[in-house]
Amino acid sequence: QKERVRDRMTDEELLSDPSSFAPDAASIASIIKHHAEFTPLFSSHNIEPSKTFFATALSVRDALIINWNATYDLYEKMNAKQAYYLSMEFLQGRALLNAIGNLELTGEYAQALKKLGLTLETVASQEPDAALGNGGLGRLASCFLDSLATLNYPAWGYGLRYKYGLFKQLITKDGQEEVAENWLEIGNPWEIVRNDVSYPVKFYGKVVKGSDGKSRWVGGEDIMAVAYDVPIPGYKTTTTINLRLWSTKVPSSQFDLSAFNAGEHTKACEAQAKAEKICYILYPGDESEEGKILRLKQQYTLCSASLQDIIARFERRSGGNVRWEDFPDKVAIQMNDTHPTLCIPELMRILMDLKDMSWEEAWRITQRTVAYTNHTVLPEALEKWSFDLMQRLLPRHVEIIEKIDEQLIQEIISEYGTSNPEMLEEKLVAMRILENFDLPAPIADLFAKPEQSPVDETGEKVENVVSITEKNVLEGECTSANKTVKQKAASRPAKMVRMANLCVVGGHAVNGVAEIHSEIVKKEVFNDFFQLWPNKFQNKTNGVTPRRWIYFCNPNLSAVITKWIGTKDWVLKTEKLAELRKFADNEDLQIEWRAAKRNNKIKVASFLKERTGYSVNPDAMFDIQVKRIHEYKRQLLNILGIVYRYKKMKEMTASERKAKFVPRVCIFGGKAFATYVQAKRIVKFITDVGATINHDQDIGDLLKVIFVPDYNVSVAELLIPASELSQHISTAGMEASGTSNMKFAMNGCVLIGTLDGANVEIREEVGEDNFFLFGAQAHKIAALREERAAGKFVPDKRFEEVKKFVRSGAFGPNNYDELMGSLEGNEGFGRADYFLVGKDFPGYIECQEKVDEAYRDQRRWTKMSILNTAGSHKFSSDRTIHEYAKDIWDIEHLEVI
Ligand code: B1N
Repeated sequence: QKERVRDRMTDEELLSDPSSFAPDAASIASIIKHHAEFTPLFSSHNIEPSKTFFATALSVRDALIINWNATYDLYEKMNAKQAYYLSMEFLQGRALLNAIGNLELTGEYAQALKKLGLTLETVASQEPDAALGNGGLGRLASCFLDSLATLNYPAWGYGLRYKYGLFKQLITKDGQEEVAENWLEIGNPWEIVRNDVSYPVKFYGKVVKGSDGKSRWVGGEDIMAVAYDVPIPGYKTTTTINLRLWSTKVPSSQFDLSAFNAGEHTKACEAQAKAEKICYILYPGDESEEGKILRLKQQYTLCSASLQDIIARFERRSGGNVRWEDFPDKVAIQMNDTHPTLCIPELMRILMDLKDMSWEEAWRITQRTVAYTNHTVLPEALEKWSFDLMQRLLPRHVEIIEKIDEQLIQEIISEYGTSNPEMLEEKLVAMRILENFDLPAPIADLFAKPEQSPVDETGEKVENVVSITEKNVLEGECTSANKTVKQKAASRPAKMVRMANLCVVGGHAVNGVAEIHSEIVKKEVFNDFFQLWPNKFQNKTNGVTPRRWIYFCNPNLSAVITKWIGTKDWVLKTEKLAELRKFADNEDLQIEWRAAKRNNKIKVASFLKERTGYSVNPDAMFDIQVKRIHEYKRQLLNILGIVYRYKKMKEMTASERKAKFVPRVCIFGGKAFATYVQAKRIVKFITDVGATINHDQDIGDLLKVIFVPDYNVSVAELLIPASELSQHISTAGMEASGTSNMKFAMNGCVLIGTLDGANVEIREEVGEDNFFLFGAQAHKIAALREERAAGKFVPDKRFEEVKKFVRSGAFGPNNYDELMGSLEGNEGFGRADYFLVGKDFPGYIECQEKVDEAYRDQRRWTKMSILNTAGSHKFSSDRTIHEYAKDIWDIEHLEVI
């Protein structure tokens, strides 16, 4: 036994240092067997795939932990500035192939598993996806971690460890159904529970003023946040950074032993259940008050635990000499959208109430530390919280937010003066953090018409209205200590806290995620702030990691790329992909390129058969739209285009349709948020259309429509390499960036899309001829909506024809009245085609005809495909991360040697 342990130790040490030694397959196999034997539940006699996956992952984890420790030790020693990426979502997907790929041990692991009688592919496919996210925002966070580690930037991610992910999507005859996704069921071999790292997090309670005049937050409900660390390896480097996920539990002191012994078991466990439910699921339904409270508790838990951890590390690394003014030189905090906004008041609270700093000092430090990324301009997605709810849950934070709001008011007044009260009022209403609030009395008085005496609308005299001059506003007399103008509360909209405004005010940088989006952020959404602080605003076009999104997920194409470029350096230096341009017409490359694509399509065909029962022809064009289901992403435009195509096919003879149409497999995937009724109708409609078309004998292989259930990172890794056409067809101005568009282009897929998000830059890079463009442009959308609403829009007759066909019952007894109605703006169906499906429909179907024509010429198509890969190099998240590091975080590389 001793002998075996010693042997194992030696192997592990060797395994831990990929740069100096690559362990052979035999030693890896023995480590895997060791883990299979010594891990609870597993026996070395029972090498079946799921158990082997666990043992294999543990063997990799050993190496990662050693690298993690080396990285951490270096950070401690150098005390360099570190970036922290705070996000409610990390959409990590599977880790095994990524980790062994980054360690450059894929071949050795494949051989080792072969010795154990299994293939690496089978073992890797056992891993459940870590689906702690719902879409692009979460996957971006995960790509960023990969790039940070690969580029040796000192950085960590912070998030929450949800027990269940978003949900598992089932597709039934009724459309989408959601069930809990129990991703931790067999345990998670990648995480390390850190019972030594935990922090208290408080809710409710009250604020008391001490004799020193300082505020203290006391009482309330206390829970504990416990760290779970997930090592994130970089590619071809020892650097292994950390994703620290918080899980919530009740402090042991709160277990009610006497209640339990008295038989009141439920009561005794109440506090525990309350604490644990915070980390049950991502985005719990928030229509109820309970749901809202839970979401706010989640956000605060992330912010509070992460900040306590960051501050403890800062203090420790400072030795005995803590200089708080250095904090922003050691710490950069990036807020991934507004979900972690509470970082701002929480950092202020800690610095003032616990570290005895003045407001001014704390504010300077906070502002220099935090920065905000905006990911959406949809007004309904800009987070607002009920002031009353927030005040109950986080009373001290609300005091701080009120003061930040007052400070902002003063800054606005000092910028614009009081000579034009109307303009000033407009600015204040648009920019304030607190919405639907009275202005502090001295300011409100500025707007009082001279003939009006200070009375409210009931005629009642308003008390304590002080006369005001610009001077006393600027001198800070407009605090909430002064009485505000009295108004009737009942008739007024609810008081809200605008989280995005707080982010813009409290941070030193605000960035959008694609050029067009950042322009909309500056010119529209936050234009007032942009006018005040133009230098705060930046663009950081998103990117995706070329490791996961070409090199590992598409080994067939990667081998071709490496052969033609002559090196695999492109995995790190993506600009080398541009060298493919000069071979785009080369017949030999074209043959290899098509063969790689075809292999990938064959794999997808068997996956589709297994998941959906439908057989598809791998020689048909694979046309894919995979993303969250949302009206602005216009899956409805895609499926109506398919319906049009189908209808035309049915009107032709067999030989006519064969001559006119290229065979296509149209693939959809994506989850609709559980309470988003219209999105769920769209899912149901797509599956119904598929059920009709796929069984139509006249159509056969000419057209198939498949909805892949439970789209996730692993499914994306399979579909994207097999894609030939992908759809990014949002209403212009509404998709902030998109990131799957980048992944598709990298994998030699041609895009059809609108001038929206990163499509604009992708088209610039790959060339106009290699992108199928259609649709109204962003700056025209408002006028088109007005035209639509005024009833002046004349729909194309082909659009009318399609809707009529759908309503005729072509896809079953359902006439899809709500869906079709939403496109017409009939009474009861809300905004008249707000997403302009009708307007863009003719352009879309005409563009699709051009796609068919191009595809028929396979040489031309392959050239377009090659030029997409060649032109995609800008969209590596390595480029994005370098930009964040330089322009926002001011951090430097730090490499373990
Ligand atoms: O973030 C991605 C972008 O590429 C996408 O265009 C954008 O839609 C996506 C509230 C969001 N924006 N906003 C969200 C997610 C969850 C939530 O509760 C908003 N996701 C995006 C990466 O930049």
